[in-house]
Amino acid sequence: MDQNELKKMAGRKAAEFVHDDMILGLGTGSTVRYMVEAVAERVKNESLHITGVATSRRTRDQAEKLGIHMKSVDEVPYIDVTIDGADEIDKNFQGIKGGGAAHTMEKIVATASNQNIWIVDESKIVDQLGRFPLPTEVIPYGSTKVFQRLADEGLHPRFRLNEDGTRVTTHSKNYVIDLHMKQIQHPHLLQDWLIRQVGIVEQGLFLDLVNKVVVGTQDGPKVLD
Ligand code: ABF
Repeated sequence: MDQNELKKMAGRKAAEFVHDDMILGLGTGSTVRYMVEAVAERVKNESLHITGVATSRRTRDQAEKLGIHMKSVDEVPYIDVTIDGADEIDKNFQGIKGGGAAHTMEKIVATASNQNIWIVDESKIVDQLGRFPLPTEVIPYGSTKVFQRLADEGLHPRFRLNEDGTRVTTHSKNYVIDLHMKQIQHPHLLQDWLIRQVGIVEQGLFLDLVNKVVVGTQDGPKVLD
């Protein structure tokens, strides 16, 4: 099976964890798209009452089109479960997210959730974080100074660019600077340093947040918890 089939496997398996009257966080990315489709099927076939909370405009649009009732994170008292994708996950369930430039909204929803489930194809499981460039969201004003500070720290920063060479911007119109570090020995120490840098809004290390991981593998879906 190819990567898309493994993503679909994970996404559809995760939809089994959804139950009636749930406030459900919906992540972002191609794996999540399969999960949202499967949840929408269950809502329709089983008349489930689900309130969805999106982590990006594209997820909200997809869910609404498929008939899932949506609210913003500020309109719900809590979120029962959030199901989201990831770019890398290590054996301790620590992860990197933000390949889709939505990591700040994803972390806002994840930290408002009672449980977090990640859905990935098996290629996302790594021994050590860092091969995937670590995204940071940076306020445009002063971003060149943040960039220089990241470079001086030896973090190999690069502004994320669109195909036309313009800088990628997030939902909040901030820039994304990716850190091409190849490996991250001490994620918690790096996180602590990054969040102290003035101008960085949020970064893509998601640490100590995930309860369950659903992996699409050649041997079928595996649920790790
Ligand atoms: C999203 O899931 C992003 O944080 C991350 O980049 C993405 C993984 O992408 P995909 O499921 O398309 O591989 O939450």
